[in-house]
Amino acid sequence: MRVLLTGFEPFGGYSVNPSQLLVEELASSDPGLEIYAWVLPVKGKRVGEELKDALEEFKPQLVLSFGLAYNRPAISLERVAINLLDFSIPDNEGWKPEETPIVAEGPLAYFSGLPLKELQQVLREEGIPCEISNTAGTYVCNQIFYLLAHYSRNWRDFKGGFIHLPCTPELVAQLEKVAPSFPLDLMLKGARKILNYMSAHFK
Ligand code: PCA
Repeated sequence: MRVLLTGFEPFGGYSVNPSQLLVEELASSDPGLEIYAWVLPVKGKRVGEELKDALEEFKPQLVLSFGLAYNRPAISLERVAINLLDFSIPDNEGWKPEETPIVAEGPLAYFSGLPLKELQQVLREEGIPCEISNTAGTYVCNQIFYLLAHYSRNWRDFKGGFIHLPCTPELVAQLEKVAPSFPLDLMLKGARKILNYMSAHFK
């Protein structure tokens, strides 16, 4: 199975982005599947084109996109992407759109293409805290999640979904304001379980 994993570069004053660390580590350590990692910019005006480039280059059958969500206590399987840009902080090139659609005339929302309940069960059985989240926010992660769903319905045939990750302990240790944290090794274990499940059940 050809798998594209996307993470994001650091943003918003965080020195690292666990999603970048995770996809780079998975791509370098997982034989058996054809895995490609792509680190996306936290730049709303560019991220859609970069995602398209990655989809064209790798022609994946599965896309798992990851991003950081400060204050989440568990791996969050996102259920729904909404057609809205309403950034609470500027992106990495200073853009801060408000109440703007991602795709003009696009549907209001898309559901994830991943089997969320099954994946949640798999992670819980491994002792990995995991929740299904009903909002991916209105920033760049929601944007990529929406575009992923939009492209998979209108342009290329692949399954895709978005997963938010908590901060790592090392990242929280650098912050002024503490937040829940989650070791990178446990995120990696969870992501590998998700990949195993998806490849075993791939149709
Ligand atoms: N998290 C941000 C954008 C990039 C990232 O890793 C978000 O949740 O929208």
